[in-house]
Amino acid sequence: EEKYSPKGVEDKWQSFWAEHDSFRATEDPEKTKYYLLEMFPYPSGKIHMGHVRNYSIGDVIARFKRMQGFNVLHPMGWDAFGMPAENAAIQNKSHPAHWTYDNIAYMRGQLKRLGLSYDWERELATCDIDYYKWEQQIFLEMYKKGLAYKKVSPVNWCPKCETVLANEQVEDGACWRCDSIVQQKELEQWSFRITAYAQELLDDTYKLAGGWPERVLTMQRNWIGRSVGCEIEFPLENGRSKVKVFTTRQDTLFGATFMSLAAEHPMAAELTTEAQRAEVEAFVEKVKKTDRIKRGSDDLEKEGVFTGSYCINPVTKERMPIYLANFVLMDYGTGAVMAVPTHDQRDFEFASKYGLPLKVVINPEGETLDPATMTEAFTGEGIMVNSGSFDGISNTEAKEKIADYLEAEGIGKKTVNFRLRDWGISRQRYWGNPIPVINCDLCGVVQVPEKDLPVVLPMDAAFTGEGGNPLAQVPSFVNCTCPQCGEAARRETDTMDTFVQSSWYFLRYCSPKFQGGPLNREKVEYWMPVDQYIGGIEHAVLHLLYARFFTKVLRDLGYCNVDEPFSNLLTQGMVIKDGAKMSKSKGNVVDPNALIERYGADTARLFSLFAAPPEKDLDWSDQGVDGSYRFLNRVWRLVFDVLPAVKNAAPADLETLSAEAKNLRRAVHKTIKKVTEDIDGRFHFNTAIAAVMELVNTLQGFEGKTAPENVGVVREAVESVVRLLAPFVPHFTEELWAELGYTGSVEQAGWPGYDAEAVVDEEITVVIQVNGKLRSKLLVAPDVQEETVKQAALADDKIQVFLEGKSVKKVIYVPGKLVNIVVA
Ligand code: ANZ
Ligand code: ZN
Repeated sequence: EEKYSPKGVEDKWQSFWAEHDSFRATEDPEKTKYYLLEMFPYPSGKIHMGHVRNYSIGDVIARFKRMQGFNVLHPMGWDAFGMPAENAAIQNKSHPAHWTYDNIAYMRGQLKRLGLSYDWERELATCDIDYYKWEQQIFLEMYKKGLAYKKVSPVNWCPKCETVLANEQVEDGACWRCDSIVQQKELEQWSFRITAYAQELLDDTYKLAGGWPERVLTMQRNWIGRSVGCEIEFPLENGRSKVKVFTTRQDTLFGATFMSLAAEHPMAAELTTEAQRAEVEAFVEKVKKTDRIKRGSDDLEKEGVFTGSYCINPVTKERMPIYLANFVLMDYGTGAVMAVPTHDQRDFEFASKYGLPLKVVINPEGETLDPATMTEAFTGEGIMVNSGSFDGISNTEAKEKIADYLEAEGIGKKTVNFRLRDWGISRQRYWGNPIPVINCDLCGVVQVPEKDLPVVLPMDAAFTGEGGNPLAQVPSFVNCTCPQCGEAARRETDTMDTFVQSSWYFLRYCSPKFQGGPLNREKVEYWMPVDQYIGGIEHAVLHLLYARFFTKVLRDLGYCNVDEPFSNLLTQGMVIKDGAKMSKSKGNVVDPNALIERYGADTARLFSLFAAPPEKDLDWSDQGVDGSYRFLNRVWRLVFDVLPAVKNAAPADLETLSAEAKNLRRAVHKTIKKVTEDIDGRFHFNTAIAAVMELVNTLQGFEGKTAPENVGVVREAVESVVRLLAPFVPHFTEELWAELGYTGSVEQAGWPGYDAEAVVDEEITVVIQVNGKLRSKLLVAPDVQEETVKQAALADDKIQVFLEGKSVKKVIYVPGKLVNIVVA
């Protein structure tokens, strides 16, 4: 084939891979495993450029690792439950299952068309009964251990859709779907006790350091939000009981001049005097309507109401009026805050509004604050004042001392609080995994007996968009008998949050067809943890935290022995066009189908890998696509040009190479080295590809390409180009590899190694001295820049030891010979 025609080549090799089961993964104990995973897609209809990019990145790593000799597991599946399927069913008067499986079939075809090296035997969809039935089993195990439980919790409720909305589905206080005003409602909801794992989830983020982006770890730590402080008791003025607060600032206790309770605080009603009752009740009503995100946000207008009662500051013995305040949340700490207006901004704003007293207890070093002139709270560190025997010491020291004092006096105790809340998993929707319990008037919540599992979604539900959860409107599903007492009972109609399914799919991939339970322990032990996980930064907290939690739960339930599911995480950037994320609403979407139709899958892959490093946003450019296509054509022509001459060429005799041939060979080996290093662990695919392009240029410019004395080296060069490009443009390279006379896949040829001598040859040694004494050596290119050598010398590990605690006075470079660092 003289002309490059992508379609023919791509069809041919996709069939070849399918016929040869090229990407089937089996548990080979002789080989080192490598589990590579991209976040599985939601089957929304068709793939978009973000998918193309995500999966191309993954595929390079999979193919590269396979060529390096690893036993690679690279599975694919579908995150298939969720709202859009139900909405589509309402719109099209069809069934979510049909919509979902149709989309899966179409998108699977698209992924295959991209030539991604998945082990399709392991494919799963989370809406498959064979998947969700195991999740029901896990749910019941969790229920038995108290890790799944039911509790009344506040939810966002859309009165029109009659459904609970996730926080993300509330837009400016309105339902994202129908625009009705969202209400706050108390509902019985199923939750997972993720808080029981708060400390371990936090601690283990430190084990992931290095493998995960630091910013993702920081986000998880903040989300878990461990706070160390004290619980302190404030007796009521009437002596009848006490109000307990949680504070991280016990050092400010002497400055607490009033008390703020959540509107829902259980003591609120009894603290309210007759005179204040009407005002308090109106306030409570108002607060209940405010959504919870708003109540926690900084820019909330602080508001409150006096209850009419007082408590006593346990150290100053002063009276503190008790208020209800809109920014105090019931589900954090104790739902009560000792207000210190001088040192907490929210309290300051509140006190200013209601004319409450200010008392400074911390002064900035060398300064004296005057409450009368303060315009904002002083939240920094400083020296204690107005705090009895604690005056004069730093407030950080006072934190410890006051905590000890409170414990000794029995006024309070040291406590740790987490911001993390339990995970509410109830969804009032059809297209999800049914929670496998039965509600009985006599027995309460009863588990569905094992013999009756799975609870299967009934196919005869109606999707009208009316009356809330379609599942609750199927009598044959809802009405059942209680397994315990035999009386009529109602089946639970809440389904599980789709984040539950994505919390363990990576484990199920290890033994996707196993029928002895959710997981085959042995296989999980072979493959887990995932060596490299790839996905969008938008999952930095929820999905990745839930998956970590679920893995630990499955470990504790005895299903596996994995502590952390993902050793390494790569978060890829977005695909943008004309400066904005590609989206339907922006009208800047590029359809992968059209792209593949016109240029082929290899060009689509090459462009998305070449245009930007994975973590960065990829700026779409039509010229860039065209350039990638032209490059492939250039390589194609080059190979065919030299083919007759090199096809049967023997390996070059290194002894007799001409200088030019030697240079070419050096370029080949330098490129192999660079590409290997750029891909391995660093994922700098763009610079790797650029290096191959440079080598292709060198090769094209090489005069005696077909001269008998050079064909050995030229053959090596051409073969190297093909092998180095194989992970990026797999069909293209398979075809050229076959043209070069090989049978079988280019992957079997393995990843090329480089000849260390051929590379080092060209480098020179520069010695590094510190104050004239030889301390280390550097290998550099002969034409290296002075600044580069100096920087490298200063950064050298061995040299760093000698620089410690010293200051560098001067760095002298004698070109090609030495660097002398003068320190004092
Ligand atoms: C007195 C104080 C003085 C506070 C001061 C801060 C500064 P983190 O770090 O998030 O744990 N707080 C406690 N429970 C609350 C609730 N349910 N709703 C709203 N705020 C609450 O924050 C702990 C601080 O948040 C606590 O320390 C408390 O205010 C407030 F100069 O107590 B502090
Ligand atoms: Zn019963």
